Amino acid sequence: MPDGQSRPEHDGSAPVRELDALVIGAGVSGMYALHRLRGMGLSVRVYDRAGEVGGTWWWNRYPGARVDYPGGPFYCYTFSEELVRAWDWVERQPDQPAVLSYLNHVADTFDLRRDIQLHTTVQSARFDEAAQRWSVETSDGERISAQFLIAAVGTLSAPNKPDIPGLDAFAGEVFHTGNWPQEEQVEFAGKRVGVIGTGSSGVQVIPHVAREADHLTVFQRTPQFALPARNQPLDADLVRDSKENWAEVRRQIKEYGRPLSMVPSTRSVHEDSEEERLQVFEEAWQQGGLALRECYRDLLTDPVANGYVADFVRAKIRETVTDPEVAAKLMPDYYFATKRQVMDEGYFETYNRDDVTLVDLRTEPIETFTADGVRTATGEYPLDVLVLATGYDAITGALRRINPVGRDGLALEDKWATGSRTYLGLSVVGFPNLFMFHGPESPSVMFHQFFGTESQGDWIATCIGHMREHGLATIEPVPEAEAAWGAEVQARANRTLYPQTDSWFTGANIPGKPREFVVYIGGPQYHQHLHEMAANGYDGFVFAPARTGAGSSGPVTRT
Ligand code: NA7
Repeated sequence: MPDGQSRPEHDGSAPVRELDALVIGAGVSGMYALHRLRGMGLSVRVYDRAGEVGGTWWWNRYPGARVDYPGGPFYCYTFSEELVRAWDWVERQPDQPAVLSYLNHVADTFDLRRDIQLHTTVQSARFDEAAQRWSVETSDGERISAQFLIAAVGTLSAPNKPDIPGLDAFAGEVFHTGNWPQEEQVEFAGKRVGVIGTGSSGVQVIPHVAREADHLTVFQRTPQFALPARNQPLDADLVRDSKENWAEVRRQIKEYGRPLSMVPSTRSVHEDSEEERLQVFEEAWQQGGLALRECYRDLLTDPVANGYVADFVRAKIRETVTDPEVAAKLMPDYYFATKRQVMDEGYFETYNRDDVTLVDLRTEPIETFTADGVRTATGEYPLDVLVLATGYDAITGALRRINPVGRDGLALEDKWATGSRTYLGLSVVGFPNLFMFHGPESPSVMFHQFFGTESQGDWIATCIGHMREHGLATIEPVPEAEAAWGAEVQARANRTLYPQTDSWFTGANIPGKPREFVVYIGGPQYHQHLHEMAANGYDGFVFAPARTGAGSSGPVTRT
């Protein structure tokens, strides 16, 4: 039976579709995996529960949603100069409709849709050791047998619905920023709206809601070091030059994770006097975007340096917010930029409006929701609409919710119960032929996402090509490599201030999740290492040949 076709079952159950690779998720990574692997002649099918391609950009349609850093003309796939030339980005921080249009354009350009099955959730995946293949079931009852299972499930795609007493009893409308209604327009006019959460999504949506709603109440747990985005139309010369010199732009992204113009300063804050430092901070503040985070090299590693910039931002917040009591509630008290950096467009100014109330949940915790609104320790807040901008079970959540079962019946949920161990953020001991994009312990969101996708996708493609050439059926990392990689990830993180802050980088936003910093800091070295390791015989992995008969285990070989 050729790959990609269905094999009828003799027991009368649904036929099984045979694939070389099943990809979960039709976002940036899933589309690249399809394009790359199909180009090698593999039978590949992508499944996604969404109604269209685009992943996070399909789900996050809330007002104000946009790329959360000034990616400008570089927030795109890098592999095809033709694709780069064919698309015109307009803003420094493209908005959600622009990114979604771009991803649809990519799907059309590479004729991806014919192998993408939408409105379909992958419900279970189990590694069949005898067949050396993954058995997968979908929400519409389809059964698939695939040699490779590729998780392109997204890092921020499993919404976190907080466990707040009485929430289900609330009679008004409830929306999550990460699961915004697709068809219906959410109306805030004339309504009393509550927003819980002041991360990137909350900070983006709050000014929009404030402008429309009758009254807005923001329920804040952690105040933010939001920086002025100063979003603006892209400079035409920059767009033209980057297109004309794309090979060089791509080289810089590979080497530094971003174009050279955006690479952080190599200067230490301690090289400057206080006056000079404040001037550097002020210039960076006026420039907007990530400039303030990047203006000295040691802001994220040296607590003293971090304290200087943190004080600077706190002073800016005090200058902006007219009511000193409200300003006091907005003072961030963690290390600057150790949560995902938030960009704002009029966020702090919003608190100067008469029709906006800020509730500090640290001093006034929510006791319960009622049918009419929220009751806190000291007040009642009647609401018609609630917006949950409460983020995600990030990086591991989406795959843990599918909970693949690997060798010896090991469920991923159990494997990761005390820590999300992987090899290179790509693969997991006990889960042969499972590859992850942007998994835990990969550079993930701390590197150019599109380039990172391409680098991992190319590695997966090369590895599968290698296996085919040598008649190998499975690949799996060895425990020593996994342990060493975990130690390397932690060691790198511990050289920075990141692990000291509660954030979704550390899993601290989800009750019960192991607290660990699961992003590899050092993107360029990661991608270099990935490809060198492949060239050196896939150090850290073992391969097994195809079994010769049912039940025979076959020797495990290292090639
Ligand atoms: P984030 O950045 O995780 O922000 C979620 C916000 O919701 C944050 O302020 C949380 O406070 C707050 N939160 C979460 N749970 C609760 C409960 N139970 N009660 C009160 N407040 C809560 O998610 P976003 O969607 O804003 O952004 C995710 C990423 O998308 C972002 O980093 C960009 O990369 C794009 P906390 O800080 O945990 O105290």
